[in-house]
Amino acid sequence: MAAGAETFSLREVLVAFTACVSEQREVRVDPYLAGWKGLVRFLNCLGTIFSFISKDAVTKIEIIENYRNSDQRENYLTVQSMVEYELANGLVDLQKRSKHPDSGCRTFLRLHRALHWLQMFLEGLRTGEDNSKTSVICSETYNASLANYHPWIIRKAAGVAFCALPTRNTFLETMNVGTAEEAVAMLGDALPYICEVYKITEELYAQHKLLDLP
Ligand code: 1PZ
Repeated sequence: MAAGAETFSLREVLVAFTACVSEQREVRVDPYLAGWKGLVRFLNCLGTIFSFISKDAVTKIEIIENYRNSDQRENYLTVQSMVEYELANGLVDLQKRSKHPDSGCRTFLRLHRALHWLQMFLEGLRTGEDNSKTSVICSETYNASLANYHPWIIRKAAGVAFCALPTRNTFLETMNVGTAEEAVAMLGDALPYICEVYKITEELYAQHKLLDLP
């Protein structure tokens, strides 16, 4: 286990997603990134075999954080304001990556797709049998979601990494939420919030025809 892992609980991470949706049903960027940062820390606790995944997630988190620290920070307060600002100012490559290879819109879309996987994976863990294999839940949900956007080489590397995942009960205990039963209860509480964040973003991207950004 990495240093500091003993004080780390996945509860706080998933709670970050409960703070994402504003009263106007907008998705706040800061708690979204805080949630992802916590997930990356958790992933790092699972072993170095996952570092190629966490590195990519960190790169994407940092791209959006840089927008939040720039003089345009107010435009990146919510996903809605980001989409509106970048589209109105021609800051998104719509057909091919060229002038704006790292737009907030395309970068956020990658995290958004990964959130879909996360939602399915956590639901699979929550409802799985005691002795089920995390690696199977992980690869089934990955193949049904994120894998569709990844080239063969990444799918292959991901498949190898998944084999290193512990059994469901050990995985639930690694979350540091308490017993496996308590972790399952926490997932039941947190998942509706993650689903809501996913759904609002999906609708927004669909409405602006941004779901296939290069
Ligand atoms: C608990 C086990 C963790 C399994 C994680 C399952 C996700 C596998 C994702 C493999 C991604 C590998 C690295 C790089 C991929 C990038 O090519 C893509 C597309 O970005 P582009 O090339 O277009 O810039 N990146 C992504 O799809 C974002 C992936 C983020 C994954 C974060 C997972 C965090 C897991 C937390 C676990 C609790």
